[in-house]
Amino acid sequence: MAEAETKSIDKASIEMIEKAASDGASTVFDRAEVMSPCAIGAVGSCCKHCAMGPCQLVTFKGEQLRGVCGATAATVAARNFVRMIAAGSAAHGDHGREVAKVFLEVAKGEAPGFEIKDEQKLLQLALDLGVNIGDRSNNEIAVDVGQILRDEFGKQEGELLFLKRAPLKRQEIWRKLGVAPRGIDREVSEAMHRTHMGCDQDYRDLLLHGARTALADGWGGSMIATELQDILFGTPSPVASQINLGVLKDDEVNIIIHGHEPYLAEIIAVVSQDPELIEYAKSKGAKGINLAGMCCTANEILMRHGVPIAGNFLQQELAIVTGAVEAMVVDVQCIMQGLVEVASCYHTKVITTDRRTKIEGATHMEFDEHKAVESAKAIIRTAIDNFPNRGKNVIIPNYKTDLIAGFSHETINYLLGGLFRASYRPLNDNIINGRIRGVAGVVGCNNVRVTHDDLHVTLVKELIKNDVLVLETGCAAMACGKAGLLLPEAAQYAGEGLASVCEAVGIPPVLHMGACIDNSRILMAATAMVKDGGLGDDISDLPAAGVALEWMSEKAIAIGQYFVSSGVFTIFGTTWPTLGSKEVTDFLFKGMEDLYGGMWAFEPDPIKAAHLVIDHIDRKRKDLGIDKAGERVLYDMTMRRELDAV
Ligand code: XCC
Ligand code: SF4
Repeated sequence: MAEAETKSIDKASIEMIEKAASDGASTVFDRAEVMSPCAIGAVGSCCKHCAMGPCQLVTFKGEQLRGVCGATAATVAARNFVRMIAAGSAAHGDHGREVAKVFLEVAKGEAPGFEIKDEQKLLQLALDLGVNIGDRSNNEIAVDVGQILRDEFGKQEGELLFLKRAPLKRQEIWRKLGVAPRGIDREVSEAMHRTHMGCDQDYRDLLLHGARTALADGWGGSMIATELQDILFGTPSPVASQINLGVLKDDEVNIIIHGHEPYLAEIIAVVSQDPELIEYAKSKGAKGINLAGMCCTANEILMRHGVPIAGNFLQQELAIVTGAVEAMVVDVQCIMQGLVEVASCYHTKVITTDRRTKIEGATHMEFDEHKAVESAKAIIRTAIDNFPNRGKNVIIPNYKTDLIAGFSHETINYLLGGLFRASYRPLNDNIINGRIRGVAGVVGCNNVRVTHDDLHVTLVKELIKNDVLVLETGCAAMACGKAGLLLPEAAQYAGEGLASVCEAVGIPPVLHMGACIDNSRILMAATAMVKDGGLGDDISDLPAAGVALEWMSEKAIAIGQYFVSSGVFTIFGTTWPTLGSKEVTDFLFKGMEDLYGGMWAFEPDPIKAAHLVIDHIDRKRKDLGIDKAGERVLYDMTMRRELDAV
């Protein structure tokens, strides 16, 4: 096997890893070989929270060392874990806050170029939040909705409003444990305080606050971002597109838009086909302007506009290695600083656009939502101006795969229940009758410490083979997209039961639900399943699990913790950041189940991880009494009507 083939299962990536080597461009794959992970940090045993340290809490002569202040390995591992949750929740929260800000500006008519696209969702949300509708205009209603949700970030007392969307039993669990979050920023700030030197030094108590902070992400920051983005840019519905580096074009200006927050991407998607700009591109010798996405921004504009995806996290530098990218336009999160160095070997311009993410050596062109169209046009013109600088050393790998995306929570509702009777009933029925064994949320990043995309794809194939319906977001969804699993034809890999449902409804066995922020859609889908009846009365009763085998970002830990604290069994792979403390690890893997009905697990092997999911699903099916095929409960129309009447 050629060396590059151990690094990725994706042929386009392998080709570009080899090209980078022959071009002398150093990428993440090379840097990972030079930089081995710190063994003490990797297991959460390094504390650098004060200047008496850093303290490395390793085992010495059979005894576990304590920090200079006396901190135990459990305290240090828990503090590190909670700080990861805080950073991840802060990232999602700051995204949500920015969306709320732009949303308010749009509602007030201060951000020309944007408008409210999903009136129905606006009105539904207004009803949920108790905003007066009457004969007020959409914009007037939106101002109230935006203000209420923006205030969730700085709220000091009470509970986050979206907690009320969860099943009642779940809300009671949170209240009983004291983990119902108050304000989003407050929980993040308190997490930083508690983990400061000499504060909370009881790992259980630290991890309770970690849960509260994570819940402020899932049912707060992330959910606010998803809801307001849907209203502003449209709630996704099924859309066909393509994925992989082969979507780049050799005769057009290639612009890759990479990062997380979608406003700039939205405007660029619209403006890039402006006849005047296309003429300008032609004047520079290009045939047109080709826009492609990367990382979660890609998911956002794929879901809403069908803009093709160039690749996931580990492909960002490889896209530049093609030699065909005029501009890599980035905003926030998951943007490797290595981009600038790789770009220096080619003609690509790395353009930062957000005040919170500047990179030395990149061109900064700050996006101003008050002048959205002008900002977007200036960026596109800069890319066009760079087209004549494209060298001869261009190879666009000839790989791209068709896919279908756009499965928002609402869309799944319609697809399953029909436009007039939107409901999760058919999904629940098919779980109860055993055609679908259960549901898995497969999410998260790429991690260069494991073979790129391999764990996601192997896991998901094993799950669907065993009749587990898979809901995906983030870079995991892109890995499966490249492998052809986001197509109805992928039902050929599914077990008989799942395949029959997919064929009847016309859906793929793997549903792409969006960016990582949209893991909140998975919470909503799980809640809808509970509320539809027949599968218990809490999320923890569902035959369902969450998995992120290739995780790398702190956001993934925040997501995992809000899944667990919402009652979901959640498996991570690659590495586990608390192994330095047996107590903390046991508490996360076992103790949390008693508190939340959900718990963590660590399993780097994708087939074993799939079977942990399947075993868990089977256990839940047994608890629900739906495990025996002979005693299947099949709903006829009369029973269905009775259920609906409840
Ligand atoms: Fe980043 Fe969101 Fe992870 Fe991908 S999945 S590497 S966080 S782009 Ni969010
Ligand atoms: Fe060491 Fe304690 Fe300071 Fe951490 S807080 S660096 S364990 S002395």
